[in-house]
Amino acid sequence: MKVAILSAMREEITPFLEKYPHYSVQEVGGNTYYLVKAEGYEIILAYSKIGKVHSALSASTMILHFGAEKLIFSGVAGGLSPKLKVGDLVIANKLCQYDVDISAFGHPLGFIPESSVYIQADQKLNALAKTVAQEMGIGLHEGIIASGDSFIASAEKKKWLIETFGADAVEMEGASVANVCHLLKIPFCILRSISDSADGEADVSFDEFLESSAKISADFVEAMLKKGL
Ligand code: 4EH
Repeated sequence: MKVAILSAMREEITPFLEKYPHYSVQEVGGNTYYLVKAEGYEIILAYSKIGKVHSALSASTMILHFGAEKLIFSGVAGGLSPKLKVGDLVIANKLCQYDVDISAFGHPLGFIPESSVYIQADQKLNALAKTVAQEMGIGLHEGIIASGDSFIASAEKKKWLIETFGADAVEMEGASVANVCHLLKIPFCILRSISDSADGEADVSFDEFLESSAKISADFVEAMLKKGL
């Protein structure tokens, strides 16, 4: 089976390239795709660059060009729920684009006609993640992930995301990847480890914990692959 592992930043995919160093590379559309046989899969690895447009292009390329049959996003996120601390793992049960606003026409925030505010993640992959977490004896939160093209670093914006979308974590790529996978009928799981709390100290926390949280997420994906997708 062909499995795509996608991240946004180089720091988020590096742990996988260190785990699986016998890859070949192929460039498509300004990104590098790393192809490797490991854990009984043909794995396609890439970092998309930051934001919803880049991540949508990479997810599409992994599926339509490289033939990925399942997709796992691995990376870091800002924690919104008070339950989420730096290093904690979160999977999305559903995702939304918090920066979509056509409310001038009476639509709810995040809604696009012929689409929906929230996109559901794959229940089987999420169930696998929960089983793996249980077996490893580690915590795994499941909740709503809100995505938009901004780094959130203020208490006011954080409060707005919680109140408007019921969001538990915020990042900049998950919802676009979810949309692509949903429309192309590819099961996906969006996994993130918390790097900051999306508040006034988010920038400092992010710089401090990007690498360690990215590694926590990558190690968890490795355990999921070993268990069997
Ligand atoms: O890919 C972007 C990165 C931040 S921007 C989204 N990622 C990290 C997740 C994330 C996040 N997103 C929104 C972690 N914390 C977040 C937050 N708000 N508080 C970036 C950061 N450093 C250098 C370049 N770009």
